[in-house]
Amino acid sequence: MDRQKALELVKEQLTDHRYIHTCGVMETAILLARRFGADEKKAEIAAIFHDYAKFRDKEEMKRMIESEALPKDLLEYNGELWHAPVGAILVEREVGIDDAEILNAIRYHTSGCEDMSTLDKVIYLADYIEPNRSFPGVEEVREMARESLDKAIIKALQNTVGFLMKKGQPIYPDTFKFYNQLVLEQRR
Ligand code: DGI
Ligand code: FE
Ligand code: FE
Repeated sequence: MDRQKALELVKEQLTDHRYIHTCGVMETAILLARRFGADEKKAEIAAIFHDYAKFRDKEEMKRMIESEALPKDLLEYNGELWHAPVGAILVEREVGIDDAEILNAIRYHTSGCEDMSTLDKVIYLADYIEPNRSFPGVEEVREMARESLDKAIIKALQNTVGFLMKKGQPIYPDTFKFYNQLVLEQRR
């Protein structure tokens, strides 16, 4: 699918603010894919559709998690996690994207998980550091992303998990698994 068509399709699903974020993720994901050796075209398409389900009705997403082959424990955790796995299903069904690598990058872009591919990591990090993001710590992660995909993601995860913990929120186990695997690999 060409970029213009993909952007048209996703624009209908998003607010203007979220569409601008999506364009930032797209530009950043292409740069990171080039830097760290992922498929640039897949990074572009995964980035464009990563937040496709962001504004779906919460009840609709809940019903999908209950009825589809998705982990039921998602329902016990923050509803912010749902748009990623639900998005992967909807992008396949409604947009017709059938590339498993692209769909995985969308599926895991919020929680992360163990054994993420380079493409998955590129989308995860691009979502965090795209130029329209401004929150404490993002600049440090942008700096780290010049050198190391994994080290930048570890910092991003420290920030996100720390932020959620301060608010007394639960952390989805896949996020810890993602973090632990990256940290343990750094030690080797
Ligand atoms: O959809 P975006 O806002 O672009 O970004 P996202 O899909 O990464 O969603 C991030 C939000 O999800 C962020 O505010 C933290 C929140 N969140 C809630 N529970 C968890 C979580 N993020 C992770 N990684 N793990 C959680 O358990
Ligand atoms: Fe998202
Ligand atoms: Fe996003």
